[in-house]
Amino acid sequence: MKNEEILTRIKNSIVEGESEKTIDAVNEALKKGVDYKDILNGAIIKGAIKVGELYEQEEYFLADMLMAGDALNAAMNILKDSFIEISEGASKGSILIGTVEGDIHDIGKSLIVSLLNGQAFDVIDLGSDVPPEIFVEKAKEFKPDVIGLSGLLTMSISKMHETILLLRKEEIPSKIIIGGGVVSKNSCAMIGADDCAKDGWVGIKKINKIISDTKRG
Ligand code: B12
Repeated sequence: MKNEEILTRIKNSIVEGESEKTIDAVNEALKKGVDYKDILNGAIIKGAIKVGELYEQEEYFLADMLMAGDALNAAMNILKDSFIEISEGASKGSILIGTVEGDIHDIGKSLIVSLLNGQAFDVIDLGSDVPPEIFVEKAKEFKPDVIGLSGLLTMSISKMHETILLLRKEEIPSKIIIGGGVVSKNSCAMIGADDCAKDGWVGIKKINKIISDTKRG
């Protein structure tokens, strides 16, 4: 079976919310030596986008999205091991990350956590639906180099803003990067974040750059 075919199978099984089939197809792809980045970008993300479209077109309902979410999670859990394997060396820096209050989407954020762990960063994952006060409390405790705010809902932008305002008010010096489907350069500038990334790989590159710039002084 060609790579394209197995990637299509992964994507379709996610769209259909078939976790078992997704697990089988992802394992098969890895066994065949398909690169995990291709599995992620060429199948998993495409599947998530398709599910979102079907939901918008009212062909899918919340229950369908939940099943697809489970299949997405199942796929990510297998891939996470591939990210961890590339981990090596001393810690490059620390990141505190979470999905903002009112938003329970955490699949993309968990992906970022795995990628960062795989690149030898220290990551403190606060989970999802995290109130601004908790970001502040944990930032005081861990003094991270970077704080990452994730959000997929339109309303998450204003919650990110609230979180950033509180972090600044409390004089938390960490750089702040926002990420997730709803962010844009405009929203980033508007709410006072230091940087933003819609795409996970771009986000990781930006975090690397922020930290190396900070360490250089
Ligand atoms: C799966 C899913 C769910 C699952 C979530 C399960 C979970 N544990 O996360 C469930 C079913 C629970 C769910 C619920 C809801 N959902 Co939903 N969901 C999705 C769906 C289909 C896929 C999201 C996903 O996991 N994508 C895959 C991951 C890998 O991608 P990602 O999250 O975007 O992350 C990438 C980047 O954004 C980036 N990234 C993410 N975080 C961060 C952080 C940093 C710091 C950085 C640098 C980068 C970064 O890296 C990742 C890799 O590139 C999207 C559709 C879509 N196109 O996104 C809708 C979607 C996000 N959901 C939507 C809606 C409306 C809802 C509900 C309100 C529905 C309802 N009526 O109840 C609820 C919200 C509940 C809540 N309070 O949060 C809308 C949001 C519309 C909007 N703009 O506000 C979407 C866009 C669907 C749509 N097209 O209408 N959902």
